[in-house]
Amino acid sequence: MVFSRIALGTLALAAGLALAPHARAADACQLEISGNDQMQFDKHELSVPATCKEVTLTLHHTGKLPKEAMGHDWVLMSTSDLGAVAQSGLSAGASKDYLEPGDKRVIAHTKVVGGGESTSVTFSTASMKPGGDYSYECTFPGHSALMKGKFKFG
Ligand code: CU1
Repeated sequence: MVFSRIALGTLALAAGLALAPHARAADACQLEISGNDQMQFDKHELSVPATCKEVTLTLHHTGKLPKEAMGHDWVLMSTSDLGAVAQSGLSAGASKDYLEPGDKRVIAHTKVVGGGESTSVTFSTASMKPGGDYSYECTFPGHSALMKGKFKFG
């Protein structure tokens, strides 16, 4: 009786260990971030393991202001491109979601959303180097000084 209880416990533990890495791997490639009416992201760092071939990021705008006044997007790039991408986005304007169309420096981006809206982007990490220096920012005019953070890959 004692033996079989231990055996069952061991089996359950083994099953749990076998399933856990899969569950963790799937969750680890899903990211969420929020922007508010105070021009802030709720996270200043995001990270995914280099085992993620695809990453899905969901951006929530938790404020109330419309996107014309307080729009937010999430744009991923090499840290060294932060200023230049925002500058090009400013020139591109609202109709292009403050991103230069086809900007090769942009690894991934969401559209611009306003208060109460959410949006997601799923992107491949094939062009990214594990341990590389990546950052994200909001390219809405004037926001990138505050709304940015580090993106750790690997
Ligand atoms: Cu923003």
